[in-house]
Amino acid sequence: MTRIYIGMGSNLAAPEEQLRNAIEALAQLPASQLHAVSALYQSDSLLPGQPRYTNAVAALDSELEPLALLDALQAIENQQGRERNERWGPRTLDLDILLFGDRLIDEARLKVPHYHMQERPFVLYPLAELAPADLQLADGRTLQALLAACPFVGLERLA
Ligand code: A4P
Ligand code: MG
Repeated sequence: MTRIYIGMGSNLAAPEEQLRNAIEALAQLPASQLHAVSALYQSDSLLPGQPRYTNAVAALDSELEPLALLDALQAIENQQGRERNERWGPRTLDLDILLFGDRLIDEARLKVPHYHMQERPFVLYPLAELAPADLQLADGRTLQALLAACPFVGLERLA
């Protein structure tokens, strides 16, 4: 089993419900066990003119290979009505593989660690709820260092 962290985001069609449905779907993945889910967080979209986002992070233990997991996550996105019109467009559900054990992945369809995680408070703070305090990314960076460089700004933690 590999410990995998998955970033979840939604800003359409009742985002909190989208995330709850996604969590249920993650719990049903084959050869996998859902370990924990962070609190939900709200923040403004990185792109102006879009509804606010709700985000969370899930910790999953899985025997799936990275691309098989990506396929499964995209199937969940599609089941929940994800439409890919414009890059970075508003979405019912976005599931990103943040970390996959200690693996560095650089394939056309999959880059891990996820490319923008270091500058996104809505990824790092929920991740920090679940990860060990001394978590080190496959590229050597520590979560503590990323957090120190990414202030908790514009983020609202929901009870
Ligand atoms: N892909 C490569 N690496 C990965 C990975 N580690 N995990 C590829 C998942 N997918 C990965 O993704 C495009 C392609 O990335 C996939 O086909 C996969 O092969 P996508 O989800 O179809 O497209 P996207 O989400 O529009 O692009 P991207 O770059 O994932 O967008 P982001 O970075 O997710 O940004 N503001 C707030 N507050 N909260 C948000 O969650 N999200 C975005 C979207 C903008 N602003 C936001 C938020
Ligand atoms: Mg994405």
